[in-house]
Amino acid sequence: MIQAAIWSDRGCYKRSGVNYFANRDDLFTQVGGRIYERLLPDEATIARNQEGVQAQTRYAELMHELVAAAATFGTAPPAQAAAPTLQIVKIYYDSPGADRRSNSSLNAEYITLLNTTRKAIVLEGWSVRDKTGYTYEFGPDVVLGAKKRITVRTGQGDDGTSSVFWNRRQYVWNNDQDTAYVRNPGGKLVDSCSYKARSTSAYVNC
Ligand SMILES: [Ca+2]
Ligand SMILES: [Ca+2]
Repeated sequence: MIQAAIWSDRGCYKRSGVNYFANRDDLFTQVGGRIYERLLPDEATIARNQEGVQAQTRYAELMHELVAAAATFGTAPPAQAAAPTLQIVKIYYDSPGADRRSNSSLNAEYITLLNTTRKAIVLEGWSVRDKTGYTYEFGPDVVLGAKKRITVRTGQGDDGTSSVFWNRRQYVWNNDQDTAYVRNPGGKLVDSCSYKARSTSAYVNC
């Protein structure tokens, strides 16, 4: 068909097209008809396109469902470890100078705890323990205010609001390594701190 048309333009119409077309108009009508046929999608193509439209609609639905599902992810807060109510903040394990077990040397060894809450904690029954098992238990009338610190010193002395005394005659916190444990009156472990000594420091911030 195309060849016939081209030939026609070249002046060969009569020779090559005469058997097929009544005249030039007929030729173009028929050529146009065939081209139109070729432009029209066949049934299968139409069906595929309609499937495509449906698939697009379904895709949009799925995206809406996905977005709706994803939106629910944010409703639960991420799991986060809460700070212990009574937190170990510092262990001064190697008191300054030679460790000769003088009371002043023993009291220069200590552990400091922080009340991380916004309420005072009655410390009676709370305890501090080292790895060996030496245990200090807070007595009555010790109340630690909100966000306040208290230091437990190893030696002997009179308890106050910011320092209490273990009343030991031996050191508690090993100079090489140790672990401190804090338990509430129910015996539940609330915080712990392990350390290994460094030559540059005599204490550890937990
Ligand atoms: Ca020392
Ligand atoms: Ca120890």
